[in-house]
Formats: sequence, C-alpha cells, structure tokens
Amino acid sequence: ITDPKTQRFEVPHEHVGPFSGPAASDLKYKVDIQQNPFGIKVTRVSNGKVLFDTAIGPLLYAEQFLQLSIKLPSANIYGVGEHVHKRYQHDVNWKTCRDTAPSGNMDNLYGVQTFFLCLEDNTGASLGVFLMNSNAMEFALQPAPAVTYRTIGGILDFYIFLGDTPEQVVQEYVKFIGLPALPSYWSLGFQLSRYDYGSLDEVKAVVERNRAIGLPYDVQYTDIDYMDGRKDFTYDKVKFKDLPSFRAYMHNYGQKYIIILDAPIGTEALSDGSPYEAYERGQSKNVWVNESDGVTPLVGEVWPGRTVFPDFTNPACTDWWVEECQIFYNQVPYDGIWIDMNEVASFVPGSSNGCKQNDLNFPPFTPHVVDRLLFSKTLCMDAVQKWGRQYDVHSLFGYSMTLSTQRAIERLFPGKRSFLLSRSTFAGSGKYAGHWLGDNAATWDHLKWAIPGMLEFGLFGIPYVGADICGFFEDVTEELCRRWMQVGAFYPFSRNHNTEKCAVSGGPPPELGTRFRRSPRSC
Ligand code: MIG
Repeated sequence: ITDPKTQRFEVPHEHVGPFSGPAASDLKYKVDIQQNPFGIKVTRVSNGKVLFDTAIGPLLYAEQFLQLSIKLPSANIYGVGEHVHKRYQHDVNWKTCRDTAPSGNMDNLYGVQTFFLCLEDNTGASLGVFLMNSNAMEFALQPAPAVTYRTIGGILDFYIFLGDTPEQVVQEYVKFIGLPALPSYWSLGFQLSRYDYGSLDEVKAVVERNRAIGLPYDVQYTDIDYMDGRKDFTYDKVKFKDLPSFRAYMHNYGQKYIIILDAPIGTEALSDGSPYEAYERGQSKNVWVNESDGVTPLVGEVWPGRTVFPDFTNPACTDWWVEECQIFYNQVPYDGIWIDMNEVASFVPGSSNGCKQNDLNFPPFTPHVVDRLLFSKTLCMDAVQKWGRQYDVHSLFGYSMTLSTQRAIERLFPGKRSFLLSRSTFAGSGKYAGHWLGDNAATWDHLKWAIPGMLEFGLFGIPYVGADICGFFEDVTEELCRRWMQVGAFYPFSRNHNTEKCAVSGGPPPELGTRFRRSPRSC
C-alpha cells in the first residue's frame, strides 16, 4: 500500500524489489478487497478459512503514522523481534513488541525483524507475514486473535506466505529474503572469547590451559582490548605486541582466530601520537554519516573520545572499509570478523551537538522504544546517509555493515567459507552473517530465554545463532556455567563470552554512563 501522489521511503533491499515476472497460477489462496469498511482478506482455497483479514480495524495512512490490523486464524503466533521473549509462543493478551541489553522487560534490542509465523490449525497448515519496512514501529498482539503493525514511515509492503507446514512457510520466506550462508565447518565448533583479557599473554595462557585439557575448541577471539585505544584496524603494540603472529600460533594447532570490529570510528590520534590512518583515509573520502545538512560528518562519542560513523550504504564507504580490512589483515592476519555496535550505537543521544527540534527527531507519535526517544543511544533521526534519512534507514545500519563486511570477507578469503557475526540484523542479514543474542547475564532466566531467542532467529533466516554461554554480565556460578556449557554445545553458534573483569551486574558497561556501577573490587 503506497501513496499514489507522493514518493515515500522504500527499503533498498538486496533481494526484495518490485515484483516482475508472470503471475502464479493454481493459487492456494484468494484475495478480496472490500470497501466500507475497507479491508483486505486472504482466504485459503482448500478449506475456505480466512487467514488475513484487515477489516478488523481501520487502515491509517498519515505522513508519519501508518497502522494496519490483521485478524488471524489462530493465536499460535511466533516471531517478530528483536526482544527477549520468555516463551516462543506469543501471549496475545494485548502485548506489544518493540524494536539495549536484554533484560526480559521487552525493550527493543539490537535488530529489527518484522516476520511472524502463524499455525492455522492442528493439520500443520501455516502462514507467515512479513512487512518490508525499516521505520520505528510497534507490533501489538490482541486476543481476537489479531496483530497490529504501527509504523511511522515508509510504506505498508506486506508479503504473505502459505504453507502446508510451518517449515514450508519459513522455507518460502527465507528463499525470498536470501538463503542463509553455509557456515564454515570450523565455525560449528566451540569458540572462546572474553572482553578484556588484558594482554595477549593472558589470551595465550587461556588457549594453552584449554589445549592442555583437550577441550574440543576451534576458535579464539580477541575483543576491543586488542586495539590501540579501541580503534578499529589498530592493535596495542605493548599488551598485544605479538598479535601479528597470533593466527599462525592458532593455526599450528588447527584452530582459528576471529577479531572484533566496531562500527564507530575514533577521530583522534593513536596513543603514541601518530595519526589514525584508517580514520584519515575515510575522512578524505567523505564516507561518514552526515548531519542534516548532508555534508558535515555527524560526531558522536563511543569509546574514549569523538567518533564518526561510516555510512555503509555509500559504495565509496564500502570500498574504504574493504581496503582497511585488507590493510589490517596484512599486518594482523585473522580468519573471520565479528561486527559490533552497529545499531548504530553511540554513548551520547543523537550527536555531540544534540539534535534539532523537528518532526524527524521528535515525530508526532513515538513508538514505545527505549527511553521513548528515537535517538537515544544512537544518531539524530535527521542525519543523512546515501540510502536516506536516519529516520528511515536507522534499522538498516547493521544490515548495510554486514553487506560491506561480506565484501571484505570475499576479498580476503576468495572461494572459501569464512565467518561473519553481527549484533544488529534486518531481514536478509542471514545470507551473510550469524548473530548472537547480545549482552545477557549469568542467570538461569537468561539460560532459558535464549532458547526462544534462537528459535526465532531460525524463523528470521539467521539459523547460525547463539547466546553468550555462561552469561556476559555478572559472575557465573560453577553449576550454572556447567549447565550452560552443556546446552550451549547444541547452539549452532557455540561461544563462551563474557564481559570485562571489572564489570558488575545488570547494566551496560561503564562507557554507557550513569546507569552503571563500577566494581568495588580492585580492577
Ligand atoms: O559496549 O566489545 O555486545 O559482546 O564484548 C560494549 C565489547 C561493547 C558489546 C558486545 C559485547 C562486547 C563488548 N561490546
């Protein structure tokens, strides 16, 4: 459903474009449009069951508010994210889903997935519904049973999939948005990581300890502490002095090495005062997200200091990024890339200069997002990227970074399967990347909640998924960690990862500000 008079934003998706080709024949469904009240009705031909009926509520279509409700044949509804869902099957009793660290309170998390699956009856007949829309939105479940999509931009671009089984529906959806990447064999093995090992000597001590006990263990990571001042494409020449030979050291034992890269790019010099060349080169090529004037790079704050944000929707930016991945690889070889902070995250709301008072930053209706502020922890909504305004493209940041990083992977490992893991996702991310469920905590609840989380990412076409085994925040007990290692062996992406030694419970890391408490322990 588009506006015939005005051009509105449409997601520039890699696969899904205007339909062309012959219409299908021998349809399993029929579509009726009714007037007064307006409604679209989709009926399954074989049993006459109405599967999708929008006459349950009015269609609202304003500049910054679009709403459509759909009556469904059953309350067996699964999917839509990314949130912590305590159960796989949704509760239809007036619950909302919204697009921070997973806490169990239904906050919107790292990615946006608008697909849901509905089991029609006990024969297995099922349908799937996908809304191709990247604007801030709410999704409400009602006892009718019905669902409401409420979005503040773009168009209502709905796709409906019918199947004889739930699996068939998911297969159709995943074919449509891009079949998942075939993981490299080694990336199905157990992986070990932590934020803040302190030094490469410490990493090696961990590796040696686990080799010595014969732990089946294929992959070792280094997190942002390998970097110089947490800047991408640099490494700490003191604490991680031997990083250039670390991959060879892993390979000698048949193991692999993965690095993290953050989306934000620092703007300041390196710790020894030398220029931060990756930033300088990007700056000279104008590859950053700009402020509303379209020419001034938007400045935020992430790790100590000012940062800019690569506009991965700009082909020149992708070229710069691929080149930087190659230059760094030539110094510090690695086997795969983990991309983080690509929601995109910033520690100041909007920008270092705040955000202007306008209808993009403060729309007439703000969905129930974290802090009830669209630019909380991210960029101003009037910031400009090649694909459009942040207001429209915000939820595509991780997706576009995935596409750009895939290009680097193809260049570094031609003809080989490698490894790409992304925190933020959109429909289609699974074609190139896996996903982990983010900064969970070492509690029994999180162990349990990860199961619906992983099943959902299967529906979303990202089957290579896992949760941080033993929990990211908080100290884990031996009992919980043992149990988590046991269930984690069945995660498609099976990685034990945890936060800084000095971090304490519950909240975001210290860089995220006042909500975080420093450990009283000496760090
Ligand atoms: O604000 O790179 O979710 O896995 O260890 C913290 C440090 C940034 C967040 C990721 C987490 C990672 C951490 N990162």
